[in-house]
Amino acid sequence: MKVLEGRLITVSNRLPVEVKTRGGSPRLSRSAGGLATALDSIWRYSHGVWIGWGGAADSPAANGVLQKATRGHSYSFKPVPLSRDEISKFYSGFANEIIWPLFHDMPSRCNFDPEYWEVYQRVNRRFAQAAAEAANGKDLVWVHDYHLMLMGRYLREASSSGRAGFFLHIPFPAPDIFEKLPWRKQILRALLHYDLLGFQTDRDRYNFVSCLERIVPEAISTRDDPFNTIELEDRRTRVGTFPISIGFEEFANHAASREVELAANQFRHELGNKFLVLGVDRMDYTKGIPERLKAFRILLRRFPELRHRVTLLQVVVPSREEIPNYKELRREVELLVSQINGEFTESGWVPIHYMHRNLTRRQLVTYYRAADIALVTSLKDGMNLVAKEFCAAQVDETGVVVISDLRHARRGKTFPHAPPARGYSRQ
Ligand code: GDG
Repeated sequence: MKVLEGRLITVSNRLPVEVKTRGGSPRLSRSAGGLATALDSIWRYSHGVWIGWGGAADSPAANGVLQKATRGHSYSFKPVPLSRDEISKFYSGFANEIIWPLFHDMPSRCNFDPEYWEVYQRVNRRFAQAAAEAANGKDLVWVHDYHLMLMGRYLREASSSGRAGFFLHIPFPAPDIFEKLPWRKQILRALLHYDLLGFQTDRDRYNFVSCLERIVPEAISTRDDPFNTIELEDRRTRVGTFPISIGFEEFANHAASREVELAANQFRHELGNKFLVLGVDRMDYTKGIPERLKAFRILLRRFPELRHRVTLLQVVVPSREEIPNYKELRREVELLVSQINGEFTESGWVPIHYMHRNLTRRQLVTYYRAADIALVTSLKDGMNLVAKEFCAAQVDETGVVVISDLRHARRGKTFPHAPPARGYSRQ
């Protein structure tokens, strides 16, 4: 890709910060999740505009808070308002009750409601309009994730002629799964309006190209690893693999700070210096949280000598709480935690410490540094940044990360920047 002459116009469903109304006045908080972390450096160090939904609070006061957040930066936020009905049918509905489960190979969880599709198209059109208004011909429009797959087409229809790219943060499924989507052809054809399409792994890129071969055979694909080039009508799209990472140095330096060291020691001390196992996830059925808790229960049943010596700290960030599947998952997780604690707790030792809330970055890094083992047990995942953050925080190089082999088909590709932590030595 050529060096950027113009500005970067980043577009994602949510802005990296969110305005919430507390006690009648709007407050800013960081959006939770991998996309916000992965793009952290973009909005702080780039020149351009970030377009996205700014949270439930949509008022002049809330917009004022948003604009204040970028004061002193060469970046500004352009919020796209969404009605309650749109949030329900576009965000919760099409994006998270259809695309999310389907792309994570869980079609039985999908709710293929045709009304969701109508609203998905309408909202994608609105985002495209906002980007077309913000961008001039030299700017690069960079669109993120499965909420905005149609935007490329609408951008072209809005006569935006500048370069536009799209990155998918989640997996792309194989044709047998993707074909279950009633709107499969429209989505594939819309994606081919972008100049560049990015996927996390080669597996996702190959799946995308295989889907095209089956569903849009009129598109001509040529392979020139690590890219594919797709030609359709008068357009040409490059398709590449770009595994996403974190600001490694930033996490490592934060973890090495005196403040975090003291807090981590204090935390271990308060837990009675037990062997500490850590899980950090959004509350999501793809992350394998119940499976992890059941595995921990088996461990304590089979190896009674570990009781009193090992503690699991499970941090779960509230997520998509209005969707029925997520409500059920929370109930399942909390029931398991209470059953396991009920079965094993003894005086001076609780096996699972469970937190269901948002933490600050400092708290998160403290737990990464304090833990002996991190468990990443996703059933399927785009990349998983928690694994990388945990590795970055291993200042003493003593931690171990246990990663599910279901997460990626090609495991060798998952740690492009972060070296795995070495060995284990804490008693
Ligand atoms: C999607 C894809 C892909 C967690 N708790 C708190 C908190 N976090 C941050 C972590 C980490 C992020 O959330 C979670 O990232 P993941 O990668 O694990 O997962 P998703 O949110 O599902 O992200 C994923 C990612 O996009 C990037 O492309 O890797 O596969 O599913 O960064 O640190 N952050 C704060 N408080 C918390 O309590 N501040």
